[in-house]
Amino acid sequence: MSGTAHKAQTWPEDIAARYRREGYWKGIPLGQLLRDSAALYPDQVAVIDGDRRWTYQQLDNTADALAAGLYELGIRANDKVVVQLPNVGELAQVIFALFRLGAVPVFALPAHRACELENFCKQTQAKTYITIDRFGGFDYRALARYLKNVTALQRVVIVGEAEEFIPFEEIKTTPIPLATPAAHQLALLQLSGGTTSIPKLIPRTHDDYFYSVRASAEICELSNHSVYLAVLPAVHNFPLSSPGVLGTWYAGGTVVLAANGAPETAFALIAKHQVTITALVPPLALAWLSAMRHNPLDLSSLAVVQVGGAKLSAEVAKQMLTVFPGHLQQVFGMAEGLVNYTRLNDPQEIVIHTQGRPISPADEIRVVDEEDNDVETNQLGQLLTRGPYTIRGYFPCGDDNLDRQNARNFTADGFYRTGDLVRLTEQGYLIVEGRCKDQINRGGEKISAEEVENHLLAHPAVHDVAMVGISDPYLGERNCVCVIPATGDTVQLRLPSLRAFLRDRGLAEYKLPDRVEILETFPKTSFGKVSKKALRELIADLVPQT
Ligand code: OOB
Repeated sequence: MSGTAHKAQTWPEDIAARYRREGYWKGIPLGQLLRDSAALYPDQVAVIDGDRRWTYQQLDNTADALAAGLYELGIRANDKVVVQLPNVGELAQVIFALFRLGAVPVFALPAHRACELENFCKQTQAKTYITIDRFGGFDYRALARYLKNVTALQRVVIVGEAEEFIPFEEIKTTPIPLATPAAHQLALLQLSGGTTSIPKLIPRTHDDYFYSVRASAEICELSNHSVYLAVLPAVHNFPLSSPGVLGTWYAGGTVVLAANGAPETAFALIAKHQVTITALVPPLALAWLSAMRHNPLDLSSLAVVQVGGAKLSAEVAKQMLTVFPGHLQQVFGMAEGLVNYTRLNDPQEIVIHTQGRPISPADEIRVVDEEDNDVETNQLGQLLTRGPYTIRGYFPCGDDNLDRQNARNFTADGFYRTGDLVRLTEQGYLIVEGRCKDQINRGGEKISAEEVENHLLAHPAVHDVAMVGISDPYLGERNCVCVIPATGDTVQLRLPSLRAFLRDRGLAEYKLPDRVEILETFPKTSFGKVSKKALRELIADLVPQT
């Protein structure tokens, strides 16, 4: 990685001043969120993970003790720390300890593997990796060993059996006074779904993230009586901040952590802990719907079921309204910022047919054609947005292409090009109709086509490759790779071999192709580029090969 210094693109000073003046940015760092709730509700349970639970007072004290221990290990303000933890109680401690230190968590998903982690470490020059011993049949210590060899990592902290690494349990020490980070500074790095070969990192500040959490908690009517069930990986922007675990801790409620969203696990937790709100992606919503048919448990505590991350079909939304207690809420958001919610008192028609409206009166929305001209209300166009919690540029990480990527992803006047095709209704609600970005949304998990294509181009039997989404009744979309073979021998190009090839290169499982098509040529646009649209249409008519 070159050491080229890039300046972060951020909000212009006059606009930042306006967001402060109008009360969106309150100048409070995220570490304070827990401090305030601990002062108000010290004995209320903040986190439940299986048989373990922490009150607000305990979580607050533990976060201070952990922050002191991490400081002793050498972690300082603005240091990047790659955090890869599933939904375990230690995650809550790590989040607040890092916020209080002013160190910057880089939130990797548990599903990420060597390829993704190596990129995060290299892009951020992280010296610390905090992870778990094993989860979901995978040994993260083996991954840590690999990363220590190929990146600048100096220390690895392990929750569980640490082997040669630093045991998480032994770090905590007597709290020390720490300088409070300034709220305009970087608080965390989120991951972009990405359209490029190396996923970009999303810089979120204390001020902007805190605002989105606070406003989301208000929209979802969270209180100290709320019980939030986290079934999606809690580090993803949706369950982290929309309003998610942070919103629940802001409101003084209880977070129940689940390892996954399987109905048998989740339903039992809902009944046991009287869960009031949870967040699902559409495939989970479908799984929950069908499990409801034979469900003997009382789920009547559920006041809000959120669905987001990918398009929820109107048909499924209707069924959910009849089958689930409480409100259905559609959530259309992005780690870059903008989040839209249907409101709890919205008429059913809106909840069924739209993906909600923006959080904030200060969110600016434009729907434009290919020349960036605004289209009429209700007309299809590309969604552009800017506002008090939407980034103005990606994280500068010494990548020479970043300026070019920022120029492509943001307009000159700072609007983020979401890559989503939407309609804006007269009442200001958005309906997501599709995408103009080269990405596949596999049940809420985003896959950059270019990233997978680049790996496959390294395969000796591949001459050219193009990855597209094909429609799927359960996941919404699945990945199909179309290959032009390098030779007549296509045995190595069968699905299991290609998947094994990508897995060996350290790519996360959800990015691996679901289908392969061998083609002689690719359809081209008039500019001579591969036409993914024509390719999608072409393979829709083919009987799948294996
Ligand atoms: C959420 O965040 P990301 O960063 O994983 O993905 C953002 C993209 C959006 O640009 C859009 O393409 C798609 O995911 N998306 C939806 C959607 N919600 C997200 N497409 C259709 N309908 C929806 N309801 O996915 C995310 C972040 C915060 C809250 C909720 C979701």
